Amino acid sequence: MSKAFYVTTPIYYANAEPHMGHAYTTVVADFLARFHRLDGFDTYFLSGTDEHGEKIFQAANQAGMDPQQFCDRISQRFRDAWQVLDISHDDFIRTTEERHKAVVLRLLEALYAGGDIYYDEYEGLYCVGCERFLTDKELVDGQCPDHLRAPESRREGNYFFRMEKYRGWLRSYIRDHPDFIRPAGYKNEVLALLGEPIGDLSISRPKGRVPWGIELPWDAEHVAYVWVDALINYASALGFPDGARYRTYWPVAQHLIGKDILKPHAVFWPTVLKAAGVPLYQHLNVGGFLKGHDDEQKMSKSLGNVIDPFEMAKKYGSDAVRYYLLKDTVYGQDSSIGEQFLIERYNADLANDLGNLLSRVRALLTRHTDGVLPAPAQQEADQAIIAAGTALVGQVRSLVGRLRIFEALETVLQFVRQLNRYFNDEAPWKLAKAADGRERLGTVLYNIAEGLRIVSVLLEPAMPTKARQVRTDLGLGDYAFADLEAWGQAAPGTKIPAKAAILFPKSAAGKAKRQSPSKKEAAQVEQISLEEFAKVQLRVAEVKAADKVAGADKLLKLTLAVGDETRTVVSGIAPWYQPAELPGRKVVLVANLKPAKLRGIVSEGMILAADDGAGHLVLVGPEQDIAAGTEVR
Ligand code: ME8
Repeated sequence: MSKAFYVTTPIYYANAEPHMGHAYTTVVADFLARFHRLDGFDTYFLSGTDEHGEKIFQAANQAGMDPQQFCDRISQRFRDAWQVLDISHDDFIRTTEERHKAVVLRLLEALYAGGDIYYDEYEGLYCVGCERFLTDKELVDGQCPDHLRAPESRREGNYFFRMEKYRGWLRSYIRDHPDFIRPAGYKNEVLALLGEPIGDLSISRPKGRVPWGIELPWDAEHVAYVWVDALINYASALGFPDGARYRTYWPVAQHLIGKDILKPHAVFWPTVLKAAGVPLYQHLNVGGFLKGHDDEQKMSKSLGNVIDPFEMAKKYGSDAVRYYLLKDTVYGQDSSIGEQFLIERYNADLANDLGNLLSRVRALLTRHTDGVLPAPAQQEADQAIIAAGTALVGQVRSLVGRLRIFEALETVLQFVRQLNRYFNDEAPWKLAKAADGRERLGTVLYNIAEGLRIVSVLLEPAMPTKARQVRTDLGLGDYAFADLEAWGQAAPGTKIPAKAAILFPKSAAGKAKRQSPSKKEAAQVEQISLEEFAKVQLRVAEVKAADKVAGADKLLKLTLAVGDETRTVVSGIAPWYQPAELPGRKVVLVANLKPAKLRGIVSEGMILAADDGAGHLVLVGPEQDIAAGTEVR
């Protein structure tokens, strides 16, 4: 039996148009779905729309529309958006569908029959934006921090689910299953929340006030609370409780959400499942926020952080937008994104590194081997490429398994850069002119084509159309990940098509390109003399230990070996590096910086990192191994 994989997006509220935040989570889910299909998993991918509740009812009223017609329209907008972004969901569920309502009734009945439901009067602070009561602790200056509005005080008769009863059990479950909620920061947040009483959950609304919902099976004067209704979509879409899909996919369910809806997914949903006697989902994957014009974050055009994915898809193609969203964000963390950064990514990774290599190898194949992939005669000089190319799928699989998607893509791109270096070192255009260069020329061109075959399959989850185009342009068809572990699967003798469109035309990105901030800055930056620069002492250092700094999310305390000396440096790299991955790494230290105290720790110097200002930071280190302590000049 094949391995199964089930991934879900949140079902988006049908009260507003799809925007970049929805696009982001959905692109990540699509990446994972396509990745697992190519890796031989029996995969199911669900998206949909959340259509009941007060918020939708109010929005429909404001639009002067019948709620169902209103939902029909917006739900269709989401489906259209997913088509633009090439999303490959297997199902799209709407909470107003009968198949969903039937399962909601069934689960609510199970809770009722189990004695976990009671009726009470309740008074609390309700945020319509979140569609839930907020605790005093969740407020910031009296407002909901996500919707920047003061919640309304509400008092009404509701049915309650005995959620508090399951708090201790949930806490132990999360502790015993450290991968249940990831990244770990969110797991810790939930554990902290569960350290104190969570109260019971109001699961109904009086129909007199909110008529738009699913009537409770035991009291037609109340409708189900929208969160309880919505969460159940993940099971109803599979045909809970006896559908074949439910049996196959539920045990491996992975939800993808944004951090705004952590509590309903990490607390309401597992306790409801437990009370109803249903096994829990496998993983809750929590993404950070993209900063842009749809959330209430400060942003400005001059910072280049405004981006509409649908407009961008029209301008640069859906694959470029998908790639950008996956490559320039760290899953789990907040990121700011912008068109300027997209253009830079497009030009550097896609047009230059990948697109140019493909067109160069095609040009030489057309000119010198009759447009046919030659049979290779591998030599010692080819072994590094072969070893790196065949190891790639394992590395990428491991990174994606840990949701380190941008690193997985960067690993593939590093191999593309290695192929470019191989191409330049072997100089096939010179071999073509040498009297005895034919065989070597054929081998080099074959290896580039074979390398591109592997790259294209690994990039397919991120860029389905362009990745296939890479292979079509080389006369190759489709492959699975299982076909990437051995070198030489592009068949010699394959004819490449005579004509091919440029993979990533630079003009598309060039037209919109304004002067890059770095160039502008460069013109304004003060120049220094060699003597001034010589005052800065840079040295290679080796990280011996790395520890979190209590109370500071961004800081790591590093213990560095610099020759015979040991130094402590406090560095703001915690959002990008886990302490465990640092020991053994060589970095560059500004060794003669005046010591400074950070969070009570004396920091003796500073380490260098490249920061693109778009949420991506990488440490700078020596290109080859060299002793710690060596001076950098
Ligand atoms: O919460 N950055 O629906 P919703 C990243 N119906 N992701 C963002 C984002 C941003 N700026 N803005 C939104 C609901 N998202 C409920 C869900 S599920 C049973 C019910 C994404 O339309 C992110 O995934 O408000 C977030 O969790 C989701 O959209 C919220 O979508």
